[in-house]
Amino acid sequence: MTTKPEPVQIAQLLAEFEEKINAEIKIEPSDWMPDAYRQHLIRQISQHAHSEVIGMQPEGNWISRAPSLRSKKILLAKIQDEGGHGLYLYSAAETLGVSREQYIEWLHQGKAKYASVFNYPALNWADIGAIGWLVDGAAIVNQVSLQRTSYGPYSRAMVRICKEESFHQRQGYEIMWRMMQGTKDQQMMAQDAIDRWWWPALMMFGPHDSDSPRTSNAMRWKIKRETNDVLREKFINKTVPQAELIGLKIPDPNLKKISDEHYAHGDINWEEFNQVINGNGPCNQERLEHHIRAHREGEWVREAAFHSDLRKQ
Ligand code: BYC
Repeated sequence: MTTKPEPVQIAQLLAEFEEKINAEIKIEPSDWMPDAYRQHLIRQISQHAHSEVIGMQPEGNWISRAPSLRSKKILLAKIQDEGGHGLYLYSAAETLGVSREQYIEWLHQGKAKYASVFNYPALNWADIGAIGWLVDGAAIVNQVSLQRTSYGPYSRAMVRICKEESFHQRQGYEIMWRMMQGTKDQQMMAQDAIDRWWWPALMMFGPHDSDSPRTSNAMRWKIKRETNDVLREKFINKTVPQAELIGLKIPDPNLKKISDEHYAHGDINWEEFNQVINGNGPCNQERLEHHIRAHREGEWVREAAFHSDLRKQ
């Protein structure tokens, strides 16, 4: 039985915890940590893990309609990777004392969030290009930074995820590049896709720093290493030249080059963002219902896996 530490001991434990954070030493599952730090991680990793898994849906819709066997194989592998990313993250969360079943229950009850961008529909093949290029591209910028997060299991999951994510970004960019080399209609489809996905991709980074209630603690505890706005700027600066290279136009009349590698951008529609993260986006209901149905229908698989595991013991 573990006994609760006395207040004096807590002060000592807190000092040691802060020392480790300051010295860039990872916090590991068996280390003492303040409850607020644990809860912060449980919430952020939940948001992250569910994003990976719900994010499989818009692309999954296009596996059976991929334009060639090559593109179908690549898309299948990519979507499977996303499921794997969810798995690493649910496993990282288990080290904080929350089971995957609990996380999924919170998701189904509408208590857990996932990235807003997955509540938009993937209408045609160009959208698959835009998702890989922009959505995975935005995710990489965020996740490269999270590789240095202070919690060991989360940080190690990020290292592995980033390796796969860069392949995803390239598969998306390749689709866009090919379409831009194609007919007028294909070029128009590619432009239409970037017109619809650009702003939701920028929203993935979350509210402006001044409106982000979680940033202050996240930065203090080195859970987040860069703020929402800094990461969003990095993504924009990296992506605009890629668009220009293949002849795509960024749908922002206020986008301006302010120095060699920096751009200023127009206002983000935060009203739309708030609607989407609060359950009122174009596909929120569909995404959740699909997950609930798939989870219910997969019950027998989990049972079978559980029993075959028991037989091995
Ligand atoms: N969508 O104070 P803030 C992928 C919420 S998947 C929804 O800035 P924080 C892929 C936020 O949760 C990987 N909710 O919070 C998969 C908070 O609400 P709660 C995607 C958002 O945590 C398949 C409130 O707004 N990457 O790559 O400091 C196919 C206030 O925000 C969003 C991740 O999930 C949003 N966009 O910063 C293709 C990254 N933004 O929780 C690709 C992991 C904000 O207090 N997450 N909210 O109720 C993070 O890095 C951080 O949680 C965020 C937000 C930057 C998103």
